[in-house]
Amino acid sequence: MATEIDLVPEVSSLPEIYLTSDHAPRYRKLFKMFKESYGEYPDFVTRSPGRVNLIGEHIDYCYFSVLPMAIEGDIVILVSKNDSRKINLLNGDTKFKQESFALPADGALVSIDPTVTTWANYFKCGYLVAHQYLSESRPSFKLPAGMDVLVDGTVPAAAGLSSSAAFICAAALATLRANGITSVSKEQLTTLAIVSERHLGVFSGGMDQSASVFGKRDHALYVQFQPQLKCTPFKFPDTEPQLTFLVANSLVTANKHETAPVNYNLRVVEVSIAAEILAHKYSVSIVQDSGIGTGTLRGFMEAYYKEYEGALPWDGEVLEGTIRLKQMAKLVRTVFSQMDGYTAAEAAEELHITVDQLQERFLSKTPVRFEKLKLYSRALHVYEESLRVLQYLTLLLHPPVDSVSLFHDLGQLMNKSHDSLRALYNCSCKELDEICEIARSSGSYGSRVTGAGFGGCSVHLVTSQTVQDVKKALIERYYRVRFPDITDAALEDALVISKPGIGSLVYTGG
Ligand code: NG1
Ligand code: MG
Repeated sequence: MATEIDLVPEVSSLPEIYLTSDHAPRYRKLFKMFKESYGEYPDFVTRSPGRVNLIGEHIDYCYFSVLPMAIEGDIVILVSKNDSRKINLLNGDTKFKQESFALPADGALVSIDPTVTTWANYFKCGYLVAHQYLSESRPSFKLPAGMDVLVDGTVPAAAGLSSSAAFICAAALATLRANGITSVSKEQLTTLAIVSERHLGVFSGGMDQSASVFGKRDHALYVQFQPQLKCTPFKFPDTEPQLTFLVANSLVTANKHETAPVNYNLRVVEVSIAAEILAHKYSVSIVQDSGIGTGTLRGFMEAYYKEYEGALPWDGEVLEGTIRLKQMAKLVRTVFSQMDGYTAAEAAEELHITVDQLQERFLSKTPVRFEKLKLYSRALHVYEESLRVLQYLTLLLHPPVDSVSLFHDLGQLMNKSHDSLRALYNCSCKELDEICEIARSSGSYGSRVTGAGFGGCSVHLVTSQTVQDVKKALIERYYRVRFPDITDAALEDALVISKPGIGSLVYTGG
């Protein structure tokens, strides 16, 4: 049975968490701003949170399972329907200027120009996929409603905490609600949102949308993409001292959309080509689609073992997965002898195709730029990181009796993840490496980049006892050195103890 998105009947009775928490003044300010701008209070509100990923980086687009949790930072959208054929967009942060776009009179989908940098594009992405869903699932559906909208975010942008997915999920939910959908399954909303950022040219996986929609207070999520999307919330073991995750923003912004051809999308292309070369060498064919129209490394693993044994009992599945992933890492080492990479001509030769065919098959969906495709290191990272996810989960579900051993073992996996992201996936940066070094030397058990990387945030495994030491060291040795003018308020935003929060919600007006 699909899980339904919660619907709360009255805006005036927002759940207690907002009225009693620090969020109340924010909501009051937003309601006031909405009324002043649009002349009435909103019909309803949607919200969707950002996420931090504990482990399992750059593997979701290969369909390997990941371990994120939703954070408390979120995107809130206040909405009223209007009678015009327009979407009016305001932002609670006035540095984002007012935007508006017209809805095609014939009910066609709105067009998105990814080359134009505007925050409105994220709303459009959510709007577009919701519109598609309405047209496909409701035969009588004709024209989507015009909307007056106010957006407000507390997830830092371009920081690897997935403000984009939070925005898109909240926008899709807002559009569904404005067009009369009062109930939608979490799986459905996640599935819609997953493909939406492709309209902005990013071929992302599904981790962020899953975490944003399925987030559960006090729980992390085990997100599986195969054989179908499944998010299992779980609690951290009770330990003394308490297990705590500290998120440290490097304050280096990483604009994934602008750098996609050499960073994010290039990685997606590299792992797809690696998967197809492995399939070619072992004479199997991959049925899965990676989003760019080719196979994935997960697909290769399954084709190699012929069938997916998803029906095994839990421990059996993990054990089997562990054996298979170790074998996959071995195959990568065997097949890809050019550790420094392959030119397009060399990669084509491995596949027994021409460079034109390689271009057509792998490089036509999204523009990428490279000298060499790092097939060995990217594929090795994906299989080994996926293995670390299973090992991490096993530790959390069957923790050693001694808490310090647990922290140590979890921390080692996070450190190895970071090393791999730095050395094999090349998506760290010197600032993130420095933060991880400082944190580890001052009491963090494990420190790693979280999210896409190339800047943005890091996550650190600390305890209720060591968290203050780690924060102090980072302030003194990183933030005050690199940003001498940093204010206390900015420091507070940059260093956050991450508490798992609830996922997407709609609050409806009477
Ligand atoms: P962020 O951190 O939001 O840029 C991206 C992708 C994820 C995942 C991670 C790396 C989007 C929306 N999200 O996250 O799917 O691949 O990088 O693990 O692009
Ligand atoms: Mg993002």
